[in-house]
Amino acid sequence: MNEILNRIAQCVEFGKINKASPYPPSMKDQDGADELAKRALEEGVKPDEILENALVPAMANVGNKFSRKEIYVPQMLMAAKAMNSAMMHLKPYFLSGETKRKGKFIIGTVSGDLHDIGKNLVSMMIEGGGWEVIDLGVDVSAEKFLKALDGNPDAFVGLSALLTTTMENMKKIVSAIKEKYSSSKILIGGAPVTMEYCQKIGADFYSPDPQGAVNYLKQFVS
Ligand code: B12
Repeated sequence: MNEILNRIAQCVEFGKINKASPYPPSMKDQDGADELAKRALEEGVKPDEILENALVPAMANVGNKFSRKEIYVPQMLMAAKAMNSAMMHLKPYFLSGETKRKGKFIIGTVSGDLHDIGKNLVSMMIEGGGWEVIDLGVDVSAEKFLKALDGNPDAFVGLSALLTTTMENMKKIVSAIKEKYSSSKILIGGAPVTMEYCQKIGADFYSPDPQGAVNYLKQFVS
């Protein structure tokens, strides 16, 4: 069992999606995360074992390498795609409630802002960290975040902003959420955002990269 989990982890870490994918060249013609995850389930490996012992550690390695600037956005995107191709096989088990996830995480790019590359990376890394992610997309208003929280009051919230002009909307959204759900934890990020701004607007956590968010969330899991 360990062997197949190690192989899935390798595929995710190095962005090998499936057998047909030519990337990375060193793994050409080998099975990818897609085929291996399917086979592992057929062989009776539990979905949460695949998540916890292959996807989560692989994505943590990816996140740490990205934080250390040993890899860049394209490699991270390939890793996230490989993770998604494995997740596709696991999702039916999570959705049926047969296998539990760590909690829920609502994420969106704030109103007026259409940048979503960073937000998508954060979303995928958190999903890879074992959380259920509700991705509201881009240009998300306070009302939309509140509506998502109404249905998932225990969820953590992530806000992304890439424009100095939309950072102002981030502030409004944090205030609206805190007013209605004072105990909810809000994580913020995006190129112009800083720890100082996080403190100023009353958000709970800032990270310049996705792995920081994944690590922050760990403390809330028993
Ligand atoms: C790609 C891009 C675009 C694309 C967006 C495509 C897309 N689907 O996202 C397009 C062409 C659409 C675009 C449009 C515009 N853009 Co633009 N764009 C960029 C660019 C080149 C890269 C952004 C990016 O994706 N970076 C890569 C990702 C991975 O990094 P990231 O988003 O910062 O995310 C990382 C972290 O910040 C963090 N993170 C992000 N979100 C979150 C959330 C949480 C919770 C956490 C914990 C962490 C976290 O994790 C990520 C991974 O490390 C930047 C320049 C730059 N170098 O940043 C300009 C830039 C952001 N854009 C800019 C501008 C001005 C615009 C436009 C207004 C241009 C125009 N006149 O139309 C429009 C605005 C449209 C709108 N309303 O949003 C300016 C902003 C200036 C400013 N200070 O406000 C920049 C800085 C370019 C510049 N130097 O002038 N843009």
